[in-house]
Amino acid sequence: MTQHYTPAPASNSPSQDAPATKTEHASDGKNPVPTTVEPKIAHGWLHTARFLTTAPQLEHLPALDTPEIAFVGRSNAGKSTCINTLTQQKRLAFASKTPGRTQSINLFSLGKQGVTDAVLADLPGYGYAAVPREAKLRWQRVMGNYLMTRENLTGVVLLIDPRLGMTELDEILLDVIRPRVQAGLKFLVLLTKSDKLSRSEAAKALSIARLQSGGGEAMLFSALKKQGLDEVAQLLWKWSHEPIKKAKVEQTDADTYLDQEPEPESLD
Ligand SMILES: Nc1nc2c(ncn2[C@@H]2O[C@H](COP(=O)(O)OP(=O)(O)OP(=O)(O)O)[C@@H](O)[C@H]2O)c(=O)[nH]1
Ligand SMILES: [Mg+2]
Repeated sequence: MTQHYTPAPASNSPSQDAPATKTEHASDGKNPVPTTVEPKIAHGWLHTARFLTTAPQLEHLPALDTPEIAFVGRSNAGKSTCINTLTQQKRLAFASKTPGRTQSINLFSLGKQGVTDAVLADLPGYGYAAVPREAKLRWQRVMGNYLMTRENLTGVVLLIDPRLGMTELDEILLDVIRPRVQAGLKFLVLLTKSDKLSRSEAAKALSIARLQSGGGEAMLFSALKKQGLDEVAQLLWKWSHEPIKKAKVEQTDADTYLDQEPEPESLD
């Protein structure tokens, strides 16, 4: 018997506790759609994460029907650490001080009792100068094609180190996904390592990121201080439990995608 996270409608829940979720009804009056969920439910769901597969090339990625949320951003931005923190697992994704640690698309399944109801994708970072040019361009193409053509892609979390701000490569990535965001792809700019910022720096970085997110959301996040954990967990839950809209995506060649090589500045 599978377990899903769609709660019973409030009228069927005589529990004295506050309902863990709020629901709204689809236009046909059937199928309640959860709109918010208590952080503990979102965290419990994320904690079910387990390794699904690793793919060095797009054609190695299994075709899936479940919502998929990709973590993207420059090398060392904190993508793998963010996934480990959100899932409360120390070594699910490989995190490292050495930029370029993640070299394939790694998928992690979410869902209780072994039933996958969403997938997280940890992508290799871009912008790391020490990677040989050929390898860099290959990865940039793989990622561009992934973002443009992955049919079950439901949301993109763009991680940015606010001490570096949005770089040229981040902006190119935004251009790549813009048509899909306009077509309904969810998008979050996550300002990582916020523990390294003063309160006023954090507020300033957040307001800039909100302007840059172009229709998406922006949040502060610290794996170290656990800042933003509840908000991100709730948002990912929401993205994954809304009815899936399968956008018709075109097979596009991403040869020009991220075809630039600015020098990164690692601050760690
Ligand atoms: N202070 C602080 N350091 C962090 C935080 N998140 C990540 N780091 C550090 O940043 C470095 C890079 O983290 P990763 O998670 O490996 O970064 P990544 O984006 O996956 O990097 P690639 O796989 O190279 O693309 C590691 O040394 C982490 O410990 C944070 O919230 N606060
Ligand atoms: Mg990584």
